[in-house]
Amino acid sequence: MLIYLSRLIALPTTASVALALAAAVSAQDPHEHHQHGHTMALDGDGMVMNFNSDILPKDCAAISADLDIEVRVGRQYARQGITFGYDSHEWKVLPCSRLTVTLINEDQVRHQWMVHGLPRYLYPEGMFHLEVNGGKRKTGAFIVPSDDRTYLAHCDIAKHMEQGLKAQVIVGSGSGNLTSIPGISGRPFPDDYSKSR
Ligand SMILES: [Cu+2]
Repeated sequence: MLIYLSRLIALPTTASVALALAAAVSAQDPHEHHQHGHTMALDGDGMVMNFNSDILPKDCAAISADLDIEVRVGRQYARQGITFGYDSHEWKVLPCSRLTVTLINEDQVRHQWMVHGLPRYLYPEGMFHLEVNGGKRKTGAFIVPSDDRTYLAHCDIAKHMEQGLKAQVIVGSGSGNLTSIPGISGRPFPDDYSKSR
């Protein structure tokens, strides 16, 4: 329902319809905005930005699959020597699939799951973004394009990516692993114990 309202507001409407919609939206909690080209829903638990569950990428004739992805984030998922982690750092999905992602924050600090490099005609700044306050969860959907590609998913809060919150979404056969994905592509500067021998 929220999603359809935001799509309607983006279209030209008569004054009366616009007023009715504005009243409907302002009566809602969470609030929904359409500004600066972003579609955003936020409330006390966090935020979903640039969600898209119904508009197909230009290169997709149909949604190929519906995938529900649950992502847990918190200190208990951190690898040794770093602070944070996701419970998984890689998701393999079909081209043109619709991903409904739920980010569950098991920490007390705020975290994000932000995907980059999506088509900009559909996702402002090429981004789909979930942000969740401590102990909360948020769900949002987006549709991936058809090409084989590896997308970065990370938490953009200062130092959180370096401290473990870097992951990848592989569409189709992907375009290779990103660097420094915990448990997948190692650290940029592995520990060197050779000099201590
Ligand atoms: Cu974070």
